[in-house]
Amino acid sequence: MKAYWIAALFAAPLAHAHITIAPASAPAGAYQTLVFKVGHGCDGSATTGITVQLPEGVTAKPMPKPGWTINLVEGKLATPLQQHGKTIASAVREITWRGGPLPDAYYDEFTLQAKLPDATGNYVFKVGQQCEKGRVDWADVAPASKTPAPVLEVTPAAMTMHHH
Ligand SMILES: [Cu+2]
Repeated sequence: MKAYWIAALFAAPLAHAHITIAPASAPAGAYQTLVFKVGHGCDGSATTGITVQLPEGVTAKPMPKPGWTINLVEGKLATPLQQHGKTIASAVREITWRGGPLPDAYYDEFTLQAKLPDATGNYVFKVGQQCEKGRVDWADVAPASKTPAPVLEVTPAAMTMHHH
């Protein structure tokens, strides 16, 4: 019986669903739909904004969302990217949806289409959650944190590549 108690204790933080990314892993170089899932507000307060920071090497376009306006912040890339045979020196680095409010009792999703880098590894998407009262920064890399940043694992590309 003791083992069940321990399992339940460890499972609890996962059930309490923060802001998470889906899927958790995707192939290098892919055009990948990424969904940011908002499980609750800021300590009970309704969500009025979500800001996603794109990690280095990742470019993305947001999917419009009824009831929410989008703001894009462009910036210089530390390392220029090759896309569609062109060199890209700057790109959108930050995407913000403002609207709602999304009550704490409800759940919603914010979607973007990302072009993933060719380099495999873990890519951290820092997310800022603005609420009617207060805000939460999902920006910690340590998984044990109370406010972990969503992380996407970029895995080796499949043999058959989809060319956009
Ligand atoms: Cu949570």
